[in-house]
This record gives sequence, structure tokens and C-alpha cells, in this order.
Amino acid sequence: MATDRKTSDKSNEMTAILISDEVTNGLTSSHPIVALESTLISHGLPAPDNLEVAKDTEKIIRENGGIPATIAVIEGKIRIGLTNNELELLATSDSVEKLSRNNLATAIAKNMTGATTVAATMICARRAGISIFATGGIGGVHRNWQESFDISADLSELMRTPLTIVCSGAKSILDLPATMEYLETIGVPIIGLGTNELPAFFSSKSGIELKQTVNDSKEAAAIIHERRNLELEGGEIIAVPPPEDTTLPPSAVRPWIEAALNNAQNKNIKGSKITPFVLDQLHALSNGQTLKTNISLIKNNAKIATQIAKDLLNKNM
Ligand code: PSU
Ligand code: MN
Repeated sequence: MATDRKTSDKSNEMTAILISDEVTNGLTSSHPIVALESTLISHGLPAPDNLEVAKDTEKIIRENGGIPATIAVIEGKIRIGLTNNELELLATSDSVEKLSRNNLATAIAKNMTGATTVAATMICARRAGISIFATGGIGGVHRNWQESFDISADLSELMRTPLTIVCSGAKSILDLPATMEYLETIGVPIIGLGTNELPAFFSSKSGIELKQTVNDSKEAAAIIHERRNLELEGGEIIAVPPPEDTTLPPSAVRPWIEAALNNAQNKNIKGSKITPFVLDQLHALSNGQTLKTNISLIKNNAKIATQIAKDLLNKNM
């Protein structure tokens, strides 16, 4: 499915957004649609797993009655709903830009090909009228932020753009307590689904309590519905722990993270290159264990996001 896009281009050239037929049909017939980012394909997961994960995640959304909308910029056009060839390009090319709010327009103007981070995916999804987005983890406040000023633009995007992100928190390569404080300051709720503890991506435990929790997707949809009713600007995070059979104990992950961050420092890796570098290091240092967890939580989050999208549609009817 979606291998051969017959683009009907209901979208207009001015905004340079091209929506696939599958997603266009879903939007016009009020089907549950789940946006997916592409940075995790191009920069977050190693080949060949990245392409397999991209396809499997889409498949899981379809099997659960939803429509996947993977988002990227291909030769200067925002594409919503990608062909298999485009997924393959993103998974194999080493000249794919990493796009966030700051460089999205530049990529379009210069006809570049780029993968969208959480921030850029939110901007594009909103323009297409999609309201739920599944991914692995969001960016956050980096350790040592006092010196580097490195705070992911994902957070400020969440303050501005009303979209729900279903993810497994943020990685403990970040400063998680500082990330939580920052989210509270900018008024972005982080709601635990089936947990009262912030998941730390590879681990279901972080030691950080979540004050807002829901038991299931319906309760999550009810909160999202009220936030839209209040016309609160900004989005919300639904935090889902990694599936139990792949969750890793924090004590196992900690030394890998320390080593990966040390290597990054020694090699003077900075800015937007840090996350991809550290992820790669973790996968190697853990002998593939972090990769296994990473893949299973992405798939699980996609399934839960599909359910929330359905429940939200029912609420809005
Ligand atoms: N976290 C992951 N895997 C990823 C990312 C985050 O576990 O691939 C990507 C997401 O696309 C996220 C981006 O939006 O990294 C954040 O990058 P930065 O910290 O440079 O804003
Ligand atoms: Mn950054």
C-alpha cells in the first residue's frame, strides 16, 4: 500500500505541502490519522533496521484501523504520507538534513531533502489538519545546558502547536528533571498513560513522578478534548512506558549513557549532531539491546496513538 502515490495535490503549491491520496482520503472521511516523524528514520536508527521500523510502524497503524502519515521534506516539498521509495531514500541517503523549526523553510526554498524532527513534524502535521503524532522520544533539555544552552526546539514547539505526542518520555542522555521543569514553565502537560512515573525511554523508571495520569486512551482523549475546548495553545505529551518485555533497568543503561556522552565530548560532537551520535554509541555499547527497546517502544506508541486518535474522533462527533 502507498507504494505508488497518485498525488491528487489537493494541497496548493504555495505552501509546498503534498498530501498522499491515502491521507487525503482519511482526512476527508474523518479517519483516525497518526503522524510519524522521519528524523528517527534518517538520524535516529541504524540501517537496515530504520527502513523496516518505518514500514512496520505504518503497518501497525493500518492494522489497528488508522492511517499513517509519515512526514518529510523531499526535494523542497513537504510530503505527508510517503511512498516506499521515499522511505528508502530517507533510510539510506547520507545527505538528508535534520529539519526543525529554524531550517524548515530554508530546506523548502533550496529544494533540499530533509527528515523532520518532532518540532518540524508538528508544524507540518498541523498544517495538514492532523492532531495525533507517535514517536519514540522527544528532544529536551540537555545535560550541561547551563553552558551549552542546548534545549531542543521540540519543547518550544509544544508550547505553540496544538498536537498530541505519544512517546516514551525522553532519553536519560538528557537532563530529565530540567526537562520536566521546562515543560511545566511553558504549560505543556506530560500525562502518564498507565504509569505515574516519567518513562526514561529505554527504562520505564526514571524516579520522576508524573502528577497527571490516565488509565487508558479514552481518558487521554478526554483531556485532549478539554484542552482544545479551552483553545489552549500548544500540545501535550502522552507518556507511555516501553513494553515490559524490552524495558531495560536504569542501572544497566546508566554506564552506557555515561560512556556515550564521554565519547561525544572527546570527539567534540555538538548541537543537532549529539542525539544521533549518542544513539549510535548506545546501540553499539549495549550490543543492540537499546535498539531492540527503541524499536519495540516506537511500534507500541504507534498502536496507542491510533487508539487515542479513534477515541478523539468519537469525542468530537
Ligand atoms: N529521541 C530519540 N530518537 C530520535 C530523536 C529523539 O530517541 O531520533 C530525534 C527526534 O526527531 C527529535 C530530535 O525531535 O531527535 C531532537 O533533536 P534535537 O535535540 O537536536 O532538537
Ligand atoms: Mn539541540
